Amino acid sequence: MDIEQIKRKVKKNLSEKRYLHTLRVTELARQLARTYGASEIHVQKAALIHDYLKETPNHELQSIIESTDDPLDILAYHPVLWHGPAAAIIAEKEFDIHEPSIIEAVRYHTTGRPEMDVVEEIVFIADYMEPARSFPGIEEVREAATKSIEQAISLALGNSIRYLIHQKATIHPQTFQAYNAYVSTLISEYGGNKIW
Ligand code: DGI
Ligand code: FE
Ligand code: FE
Repeated sequence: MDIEQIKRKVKKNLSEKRYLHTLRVTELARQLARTYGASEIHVQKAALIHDYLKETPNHELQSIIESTDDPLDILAYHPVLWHGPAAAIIAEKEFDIHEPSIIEAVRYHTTGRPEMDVVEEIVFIADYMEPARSFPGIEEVREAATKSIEQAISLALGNSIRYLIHQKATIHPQTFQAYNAYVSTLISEYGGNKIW
């Protein structure tokens, strides 16, 4: 499917509010692809599909995840984490997507993971800092993203983990692993990693 076809299909499956979020993420991802030399087509397709199943009932997401050989550990965590992996599973069939970068960007857009490729990184950070988002520390993330996407991601993951701890929520191990991997990029500029 081309970008316009994907857009039409996604629009049909989402509320206006969620669709407008998707369009803002897609536009920001396109800009970041220019900055960081990624495929504009790949990041736009991934951004358009990333929340395709965000409004789908949990039991349907569960069936999709159970229909594959993928690790099922995600089902042991909060259902808010299911829409990315489920959308990644259906992307090939429903959107005719075969590019691994696009599929993985959709799969990991909520938790992140260590060593994301540039398409995954762009979708992850564009979702976090699209223009309508506002939360503590976001301006620092936006500023960092103009210079180093790795540093922006490490700050974003740190903020998310802090927020989730404050909420007394469980945190998926992938989020911690991603944080550990990306925080090492802070050493020079922010004086991070002072302990280890
Ligand atoms: O789908 P979006 O709202 O655009 O963004 P998202 O897919 O990044 O989902 C964000 C939500 O997911 C937010 O409420 C925080 C939550 N979240 C992210 N990582 C974790 C998590 N919730 C739990 N319980 N554990 C996590 O590791
Ligand atoms: Fe999402
Ligand atoms: Fe999103």
